[in-house]
Amino acid sequence: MHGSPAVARETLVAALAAGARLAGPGEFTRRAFFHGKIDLASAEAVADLIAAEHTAAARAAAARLSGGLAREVDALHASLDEILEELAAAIDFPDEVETPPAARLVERIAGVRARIAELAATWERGRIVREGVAVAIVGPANAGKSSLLNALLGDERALVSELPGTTRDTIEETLALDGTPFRLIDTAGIRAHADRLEAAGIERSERALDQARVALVVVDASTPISREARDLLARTRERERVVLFNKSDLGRAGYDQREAPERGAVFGSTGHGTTLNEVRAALSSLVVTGETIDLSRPHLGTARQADALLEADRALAYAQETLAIGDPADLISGDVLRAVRALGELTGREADERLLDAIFARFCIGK
Ligand SMILES: Nc1nc2c(ncn2[C@@H]2O[C@H](COP(=O)(O)OP(=O)(O)OP(=O)(O)O)[C@@H](O)[C@H]2O)c(=O)[nH]1
Ligand SMILES: [Mg+2]
Repeated sequence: MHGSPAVARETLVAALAAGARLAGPGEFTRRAFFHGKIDLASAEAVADLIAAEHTAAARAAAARLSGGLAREVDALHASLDEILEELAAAIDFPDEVETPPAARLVERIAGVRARIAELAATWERGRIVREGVAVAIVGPANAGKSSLLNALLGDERALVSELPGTTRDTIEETLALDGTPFRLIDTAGIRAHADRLEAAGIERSERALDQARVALVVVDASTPISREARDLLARTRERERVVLFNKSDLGRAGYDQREAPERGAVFGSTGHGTTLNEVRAALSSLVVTGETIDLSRPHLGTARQADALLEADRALAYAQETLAIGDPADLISGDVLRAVRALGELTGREADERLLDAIFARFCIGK
């Protein structure tokens, strides 16, 4: 890196001002392309960058960025700007400024990519905060699934009755446990000999079970384990799950029959506060703290932000490949610009058009 990027930029822009006046911005790119100095992807990247519509969208996007994230992305932006300026200076003043060695460029780009990867990881972890952890409450008919949902919510949300087959359609409610939202999905009880409507409900239960991250299996502890309960317990063993042997107030025949994998199951009643606490604790222990995100740290908030970062990362990966196969270092300018532009969509920072013109003017005039 040379002394002061700001000075280099000024010098560069001043030195090229005369040349830049000869043609409009897109002109240089086009010429450079026709002269075979840059590839089509680079030419397109610059053309896109110069397109004016982009800036309004970028500014609007910037307004939605949290301060911490904006600073983080700005830092990445600045690193890439420095790389561009070094490349431009080397092209302009080949006698005074050496072309940055490929190894150093690769290393610096890798540094930027590592920070992008860290930010991208916050998007994955943030999914839990944004979308909640889906929990399918499943079990044989009449086991007490809807009673459990109501008790956890502290609300008579779902119909409860002594008749099996009460719940026909899935019901979903959100419950926050230790700051993590859980989406509790009450489902139709599973049993053979269901009527048509109930069978349709059971199909939905199966789908909810397939799609949910966590299975909350409720079975009747008071009577011998039914075939439905046995099947469901066996099917959910490899998954993240919480098992409640319910209706402990009525007996424990079923609980005593449980197999080894169900040894850690909760044994209790939907009417008991201690049982509810055990179920809550079991649910929240499934979501280890490392998986959730610290909202006070910079993190990505929207899919669009994640896309923009990915786009920047792809461009930089391409630049690294170019360097890896030993092509001239200045060929990566287009890719680095594409990355700068993608980051610009996050922060609303505009690329310095004069600098861009200068760089691309050099591709056709300076060399
Ligand atoms: N004694 C006792 N009864 C319970 C307990 N939990 C639920 N029940 C009763 O069991 C019956 C069935 O409860 P529901 O919550 O409707 O059961 P469900 O699993 O949702 O049943 P379906 O929707 O038909 O699959 C109701 O009469 C509840 O009052 C419990 O811990 N002890
Ligand atoms: Mg029910």
